[in-house]
This record gives sequence, C-alpha cells and structure tokens, in this order.
Amino acid sequence: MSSILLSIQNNVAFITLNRPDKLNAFNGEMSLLLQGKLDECASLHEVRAVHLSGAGKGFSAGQDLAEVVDPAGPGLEKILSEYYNPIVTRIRNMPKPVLAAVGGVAAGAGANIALCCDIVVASQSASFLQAFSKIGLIPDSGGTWFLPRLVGWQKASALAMLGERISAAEAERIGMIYKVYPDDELSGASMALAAGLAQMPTKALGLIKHALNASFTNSLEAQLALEDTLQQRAGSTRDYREGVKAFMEKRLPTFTGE
Ligand code: T3D
Repeated sequence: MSSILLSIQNNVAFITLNRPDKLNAFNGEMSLLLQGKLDECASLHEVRAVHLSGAGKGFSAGQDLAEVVDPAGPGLEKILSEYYNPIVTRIRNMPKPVLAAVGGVAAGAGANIALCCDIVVASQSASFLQAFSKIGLIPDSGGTWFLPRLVGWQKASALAMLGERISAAEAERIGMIYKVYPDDELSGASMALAAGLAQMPTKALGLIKHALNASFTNSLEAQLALEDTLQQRAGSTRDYREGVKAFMEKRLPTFTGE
C-alpha cells in the first residue's frame, strides 16, 4: 500500500498520509509522493479543494527518526530542501484551498505541514507538538514562520522552545487552528467543509490565499495595491458574474471555478 493515498470525489481531493503503523511519520519516499500528489491536485481542473488527513490514530509524527539514524539515509540538508520545504511551498502556492483534518497527534514536521494549510480542524483527542527542541533541532517546515503569525511571538517561543504537547482545544483557544470537533464528528465535519469549499468560487479562494500569503511582509500600501490587482482578476471571473447575478435574482449561485 502506498504511503500517500489520493482519491477525488465531487471536486475534493482527499490526500491521506498512510503509514499508520509509524504514526504516519515521513520518510523520503512518502515526502516525494506527497509532493507529486500535491502537484496533481494543483494541475487538475476538477480538483477545487484538498482535504489532507492521516490514516489510523495519528496525523503525523513528523520525520521518521529511524531514517535519520540510518547511515544510508538522507542527510539533514536533503530532508529539508528536497522533502519538507517543497511540500510547504506547494501547499502555500496551490491556488485552491487546502484543509487539514488532524485526527490524532501532529508532531514536528507533521504539525507544521498541518499548520501551513489554509484551514486546520482537529478532533478533541488530537494534539500538537513542536517536538524539535526535544531532539536538539529547531522547528522546520515553516514552523518558525507560521507559529508567530498564528499565535503571536510569546506563545510561539514557548511552544517552540518547550516542545510541550498541547491539546486541540488549547490549539483552538490560542488561534493555532480553526475548530475542534468531537472525535466521532471530525471526519464528517471536515469532509463537509472541504465539499463546501469545493463548490465556492475557486479562483477567488486562490486569490484570497495569494493576498494572505503576502500580507505579513507587505506594507499597507503594497497590500492595498495587491488587493487592487487581485480584485481585478477576481472580478473578471465567471463565478463573480454568477455570484452577483444570483444575488440579484434572489437564488443560490452555482459556481464552476471559472
Ligand atoms: O534530522 C531530522 O530529523 C530533520 C527533520 C526534521 C523534521 C522533524 O519532524 S523532527 C521531529 C521528529 N518527530 C519527533 O521527534 C516526534 C517523536 N515522537 C514522539 O514524540 C511521540 O511518538 C509522539 C508524541 C508523536 C506520540 O506519542 P505517543 O505516546 O502517542 O506514541 P508513541 O508510543 O511514542 O509512538 C508510537 C510508535 O510510533 C512508537 O513505535 P513502537 O514503540 O510502537 O514500535 C514510536 O517509536 C513510533 N514513532 C513515533 N514517532 C516517530 C516514531 N517512529 C519514527 N519516527 C518518529 N518520528
């Protein structure tokens, strides 16, 4: 069985991290496979939202530590530049929403791959852990970039340095994730969210992502100019015309992602 599964239903691509006996820890093969599936999702027109989850009881325990102690394994430099960084940039640059459904522990790179998604939901029993400092590393896979933006400098420092495991409820409370659901409701709720996203104006959602990606490094003036440019693009879509027409006709819009 492949360590990454992909199925597409009703315009949603379901990607599953699939090494459940290893808590979906990433090895090189799995990282490269995930990159390939993300490319597929980005290029397939029928895919209008991506749902990322883990098989079994974890989301992902991050790097498979058995691989890093293997003398024949990849070195640290390769692990970041060839495995994790391209995953994070693919998720952030994909012009479609990516939702992470965290149904168990998300640790190390596993946590930060979840946190780089556009919307993160979790089950009540899920947990998040910047495991890096426990083994003498620093948060990677964008952790030092996303964490302060999500939860502020103080919480980010504490989470990164202490490496404490925090509950999904705490992650929601501090703004690290969007929402927590009871364990038996996560799957249905996250699929419904992804299904809803897949019926929305896909190009506008991609442009929202583009604007948010730039917002923390732009000046206000630069961000206003970017909004202006991107709004012109959104305004030239079929979905914008349909949204306004449907509003005027007092009916629900039918968006096609065009
Ligand atoms: O050089 C580099 O490493 C560069 C790469 C950096 C990116 C990274 O992601 S670094 C961070 C790597 N991840 C970790 O350090 C997390 C290590 N795991 C844990 O701290 C705990 O396992 C968890 C908090 C994730 C879960 O705890 P718990 O009590 O729910 O489960 P467990 O019993 O510890 O783990 C279950 C099994 O999964 C266990 O195997 P066993 O004893 O049943 O055969 C455990 O060894 C295995 N496992 C968990 N995490 C990993 C792992 N095996 C390999 N790699 C792992 N990361």
